[in-house]
Amino acid sequence: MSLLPILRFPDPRLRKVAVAVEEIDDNIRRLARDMAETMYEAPGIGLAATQVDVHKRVVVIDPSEARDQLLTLINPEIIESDGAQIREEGCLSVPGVYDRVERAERVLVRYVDLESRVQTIEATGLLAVCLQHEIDHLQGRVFVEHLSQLKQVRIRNKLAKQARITA
Ligand code: K2U
Ligand code: ZN
Repeated sequence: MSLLPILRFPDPRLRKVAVAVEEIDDNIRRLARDMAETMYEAPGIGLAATQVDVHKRVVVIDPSEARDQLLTLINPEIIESDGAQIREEGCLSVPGVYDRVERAERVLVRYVDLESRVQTIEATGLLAVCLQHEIDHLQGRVFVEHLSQLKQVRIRNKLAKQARITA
């Protein structure tokens, strides 16, 4: 297994739209395994393939306290959403930035599992937020894009300053 480097905002590769997985083969299984290892090590509760510069529709999620409920979603799509919730979000691609984002309270997501079975999952609360956050990544969207333009400029300036300091 391997740890994968995570792209940092505002890297333009984070804006690429991921393509559907046609066949769940050993390459996809290895990618999912490496993504899970990378997510647990970060640590995070989700990771999209876009964030590791692989532009395929693959997401891993584990919001459990015990970190033992890994969910791998291939070609996930939101087929129902309703309600509203506002939660503070972070992102492994935008380190040190946290802000409140409004999202649907409930989502119904259809996806394919690693055994090529079509599945659906209904989620509310944090899991619903995580699913929406990760599926956003597959569409080339980072959570800061839900914030005001002023906040986005301040975030870009903050991250650019950090990059100069650490260069
Ligand atoms: O996509 C990512 O960068 C992973 C996020 C997913 C996430 C963001 C906001 C809300 C839920 C999930 C990371 O896991 S950010 C770290 C984190 C950890 C616990 C709770 C919230 C955020
Ligand atoms: Zn993220």
